[in-house]
Amino acid sequence: MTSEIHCDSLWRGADIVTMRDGRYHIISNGAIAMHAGKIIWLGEQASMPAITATRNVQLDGGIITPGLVDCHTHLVFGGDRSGEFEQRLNGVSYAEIAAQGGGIISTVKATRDAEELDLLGQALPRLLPLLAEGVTCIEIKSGYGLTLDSELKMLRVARELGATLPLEVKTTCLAAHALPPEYAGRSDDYIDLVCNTIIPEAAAAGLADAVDAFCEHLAFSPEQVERVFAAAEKAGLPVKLHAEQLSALGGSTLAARHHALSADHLEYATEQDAMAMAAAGTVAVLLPGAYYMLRETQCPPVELFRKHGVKMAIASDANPGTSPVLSLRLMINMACTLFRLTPEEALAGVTLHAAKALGLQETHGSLEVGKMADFVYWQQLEHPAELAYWLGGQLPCKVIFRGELR
Ligand code: DI6
Ligand code: FE
Repeated sequence: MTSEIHCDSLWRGADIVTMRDGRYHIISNGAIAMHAGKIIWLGEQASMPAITATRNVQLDGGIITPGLVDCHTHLVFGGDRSGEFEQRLNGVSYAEIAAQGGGIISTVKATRDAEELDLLGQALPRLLPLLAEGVTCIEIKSGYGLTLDSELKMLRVARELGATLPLEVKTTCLAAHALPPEYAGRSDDYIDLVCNTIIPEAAAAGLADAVDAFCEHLAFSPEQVERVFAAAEKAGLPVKLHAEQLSALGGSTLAARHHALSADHLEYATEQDAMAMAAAGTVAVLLPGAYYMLRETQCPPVELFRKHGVKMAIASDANPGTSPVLSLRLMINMACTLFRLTPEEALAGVTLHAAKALGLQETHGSLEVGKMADFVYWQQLEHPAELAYWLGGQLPCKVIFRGELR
């Protein structure tokens, strides 16, 4: 008697780059069986058990990778800042622009003024190119509203994007992103609002999956971040932190102390930060788009992260000021060329380690039995290094989200 497995769909005839443990772990001429949105079997076609499927897809070469995960974006915002881009190229620094009330604050004005539907309409065309190149899971932060109502509005728009598109959206409350102008000179009062009102309300409404803050001289101090983290913990939400982007304030060690999912940017992180992050399992999220746009010269300490075993993720940081990035694949290339990651590390950075930066490593980020059937079929590629190699363009691909062709 043979016991036959039945599943919704079975794809076979491509090499499967599983990214198990953050390594390629390629299955040659593989097959992948999916049922109810999850992977129920994968391996070499030659060793496939008896499996029947409602839908059979026979492939002719190419590679399959996990769906890409963009674990740090500010994709929902009003307006754009191409004018500031031009100013910066004329020699004005990011800090000077911020001090003149431009920078983040100009986006705050445009975001406050926009209706929810308008914000949705503006975010959509920024999201579509990411979807087209294989993103199946994305994190979206608030942080351009900086009032209770407008922060909740941003988070609702992010949730709405996840509800209407075949895509998983994780939301992060970044109310402690910048000091709103009406609180000038009273930053502790604003942190009171964040801790006592915005975080608890966002959590109670089920609108936030995590809490983030910007720890920097031009934003909030480590002491203020400590308060934000305490409020997050009280609300039962995990934390993340923008840390060591422009200066070394010890934010990443602080984040590790709070078992943060990730510390992000990290150009100025030290060996002690790397050790603290390794011990806490805090992911280092590297953002080459912002580094490139700001024409930074100090690279994040990739060698120290390797030495201490800190997992590295790569993200777009898609935002109107420092990283107007609409391609995660370009970030894979830039993580290699600018930060010297290997193509394998960079691919892990947009799959398994990005999933870990969102607390999703048990269910997302690699192709393994029991995990979500989120993957990308790159029909013209022979080796995953090509994902890091080609610059620009659109590599032909088919995206499968929850077992369904998108
Ligand atoms: N770091 C960044 O690079 C972005 N936010 C942050 O905390 C910049 C956001 C902006 O300039 O609009
Ligand atoms: Fe950011």
